[in-house]
Amino acid sequence: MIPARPGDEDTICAISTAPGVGAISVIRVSGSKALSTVSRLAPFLVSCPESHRLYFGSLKDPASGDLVDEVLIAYFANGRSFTGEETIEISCHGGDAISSRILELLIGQGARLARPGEFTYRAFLNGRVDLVQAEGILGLIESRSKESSAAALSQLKGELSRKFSAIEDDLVWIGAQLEASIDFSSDGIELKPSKDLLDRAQRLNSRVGDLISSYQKGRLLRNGLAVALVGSPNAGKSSLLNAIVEEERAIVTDQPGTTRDWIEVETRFHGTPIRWIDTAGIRETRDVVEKLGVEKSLHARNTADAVVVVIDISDTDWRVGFSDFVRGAKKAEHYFFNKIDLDRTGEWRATAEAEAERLGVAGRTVFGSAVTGDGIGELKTMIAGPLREIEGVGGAGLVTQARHVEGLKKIQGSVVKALNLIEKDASPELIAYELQVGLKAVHELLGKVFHEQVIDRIFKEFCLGK
Ligand SMILES: Nc1nc2c(ncn2[C@@H]2O[C@H](COP(=O)(O)OP(=O)(O)O)[C@@H](O)[C@H]2O)c(=O)[nH]1
Ligand SMILES: [Mg+2]
Repeated sequence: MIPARPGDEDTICAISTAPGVGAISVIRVSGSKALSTVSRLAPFLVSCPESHRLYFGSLKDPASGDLVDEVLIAYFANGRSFTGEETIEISCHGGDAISSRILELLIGQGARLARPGEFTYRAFLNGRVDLVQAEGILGLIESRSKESSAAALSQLKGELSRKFSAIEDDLVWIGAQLEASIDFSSDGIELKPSKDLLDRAQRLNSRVGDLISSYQKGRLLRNGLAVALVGSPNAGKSSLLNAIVEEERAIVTDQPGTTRDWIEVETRFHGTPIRWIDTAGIRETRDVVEKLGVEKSLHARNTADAVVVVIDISDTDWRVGFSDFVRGAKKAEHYFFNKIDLDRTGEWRATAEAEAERLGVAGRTVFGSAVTGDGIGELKTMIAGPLREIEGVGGAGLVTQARHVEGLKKIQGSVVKALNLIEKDASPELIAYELQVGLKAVHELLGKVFHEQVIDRIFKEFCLGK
């Protein structure tokens, strides 16, 4: 049972539709006094409304009797609503003025303005959803592609929770077996963990491992792809950014060191965002501002999901920069040989192709020009490769949240340690103790233990009225 916190008993209200002008707005009221509060504004409501029914009538200011709006009221009985509490949804005419007025009147009648995510928090408190499903709701609201909404919807429907619960079942089962052998050994009989137990622990370990690896795709689905454009000054990084997003976003000049801060522009691949990051050219410099820019470039190179190294093929020294970048790469980076329009004979390209081949990066190299647009499509296709892969996967059942991976890693650590202990014939007590750590982690994941900071962090991300 989850402990209630101050304010959890209040009847809460909020505007649940997006602010601004629209055809209708929806105001939600939830709590034990939802009906009695709303009834004072909507005297046309019958005293015992039917659950899941709509009622139409005039909403009035209870103090002055002034007409506020004509509204539709949906009634959801206690135990039959999203929050699990008595809930009323008032659909009024759109626009901020009317909905804000109704909200004020509700507050005047004793309802409290809901905190962000508080309706979903209540659904969680009342056991309508677990923490993972609640996060799925947030994911669904935020999702921007078919795949990420599929991932969020399956999470909301409990697919991921079931996987986490299965982990819990295994941990509990293994723990119980160990307990039994502890009891036996106290009777003077030594029992080794059975083969069944070992098998189950190993299967559990690989399942947890699979879930952790699904985050690689899940994270892309949820957050999209960050791509850093790096290279020497004047290679054409800013020009390339502009060509990719088909807009003049970054300043381009023939002065090396023009870009000092980083600029981020978003494109979409079937709805999934790709964030292109233009950076300062990497070189030794005494200029304080440029130096900071270079540090940011190096940071972007290290943290982005993908990196495009831009090389000026017309620069007689390109070879040095190219091999430096290839040698310094910490992951598989991409290479864009820019200014190919200046290669009159095709000789430069042939040399660069041979060099890319020699360095083993030919498959990740594109030739083109930010000025003529050559090669831009090819580069975009290459970068979107990982996103095309997740398209086929469909998204359902993937781990998409950092919190889940953190929890799963804790579980993995505990299972791996337990397996090692089993191998070393350690005492069942020790093994059971180790597995408790994993069990605690899975309880935290599902919200079975009330971790105030975790809960606060999750629900704060929600918008008002959800
Ligand atoms: N001919 C040619 N010039 C280019 C190309 N791309 C960029 N430039 C020029 O190279 C210079 C530096 O470009 P810029 O995008 O500011 O480079 P950055 O310092 O890497 O951001 C500018 O004068 C651009 O017009 C290209 O594909 N072909
Ligand atoms: Mg630039």
